[in-house]
Amino acid sequence: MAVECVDPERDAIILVDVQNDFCPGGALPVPEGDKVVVALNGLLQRVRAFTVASRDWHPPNHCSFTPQGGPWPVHCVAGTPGADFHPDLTTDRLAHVVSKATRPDEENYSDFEGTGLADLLRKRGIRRVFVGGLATDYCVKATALDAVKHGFETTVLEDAIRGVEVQPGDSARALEEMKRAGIRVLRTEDLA
Ligand code: VGL
Ligand code: ZN
Repeated sequence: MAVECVDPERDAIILVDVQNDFCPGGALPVPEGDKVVVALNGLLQRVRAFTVASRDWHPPNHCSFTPQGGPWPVHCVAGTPGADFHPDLTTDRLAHVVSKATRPDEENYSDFEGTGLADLLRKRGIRRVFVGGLATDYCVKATALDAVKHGFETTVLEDAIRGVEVQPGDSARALEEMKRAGIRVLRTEDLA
């Protein structure tokens, strides 16, 4: 049952960090991270929207890496295979790619922080955003919360996201936080 009609003139789909290092076998694997690819590809095939993909795009000495005292293993180093989009992700109709956390001293989980994404979407007349990708409890959450702050009507696609789950329950808590912020939760099959 389609509950929502996607309008390419005003709706954007944001694919957050669907990169090899966040998928099983990668440097910072999200459990079932690759499952988002099937859900997102199905959506992209069915609906036309202004589609943006982000990528975590770190320098080799990024402050979030354990050798620098950060919390994460070395991941998504710019230009390496781990930083590539998942090979099966449909990327042929992307309108824009956002690279983030590109400087050694700057961590950034949100696609909107320091990327110009809000202005770009506004210039295109976008008023609503639909968010999927990785990881629910970090970049998806930060991106969706920022989208609300920038005034976009924001929906997160629950079958097209997966979490790192550093602590069990982190993804569920992230979803609750997003709902409290006014973010709607739908499934990709709800969109037509
Ligand atoms: C992310 C941890 C570190 C993410 C990025 O894309 O959610 N998580 N860097
Ligand atoms: Zn990162």
